[in-house]
Amino acid sequence: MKESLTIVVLLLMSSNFVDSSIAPKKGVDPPAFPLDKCDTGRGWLQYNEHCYKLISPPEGGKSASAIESICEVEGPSKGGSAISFLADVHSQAENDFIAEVVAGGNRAWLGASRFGGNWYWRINVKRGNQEPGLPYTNWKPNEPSNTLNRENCIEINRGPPGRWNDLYCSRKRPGVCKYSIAEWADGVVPK
Ligand SMILES: [Ca+2]
Repeated sequence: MKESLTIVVLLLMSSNFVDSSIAPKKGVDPPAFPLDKCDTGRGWLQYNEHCYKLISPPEGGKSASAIESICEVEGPSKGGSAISFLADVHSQAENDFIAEVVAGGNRAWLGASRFGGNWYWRINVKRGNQEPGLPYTNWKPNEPSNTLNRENCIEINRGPPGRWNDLYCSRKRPGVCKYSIAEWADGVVPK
């Protein structure tokens, strides 16, 4: 009896017993909503009131527009229209979540495009908001470089973790999709 108790105590003390995969990631705020609003079985992860998913094609990546087409199909639709697009980013905390948790530190497309010298979040344009500019940015030093005046899309995790780089939209990358839980759930914000 004593012996089996000792074994149990030793097992509990063993570092192998601790599942490090469920430990919170450094620098990432806990989500405000319960983790049951996104389809985790299909790879969607929740952060606050949005769901996120990394699209990582077997060949390593696709152009920004090709990945965005996959986002539209992978996410839910509402009234027959897709509500999932390449991700827009609005805070350092959200950027950390996307960079570390969703993209796992890998370079991946975000949902911005440059038109006429101005940056736009593509989801805003799709919704009829033509206001230029990105209120939050996290550029790598010396970016955006707009090399040859042709770098009209944005990837995350270029150089230091979480940093952004502008590059040719036709380059092959994985990408981060995002949709709003409230929009999906008919405007009812989950409690
Ligand atoms: Ca660049």
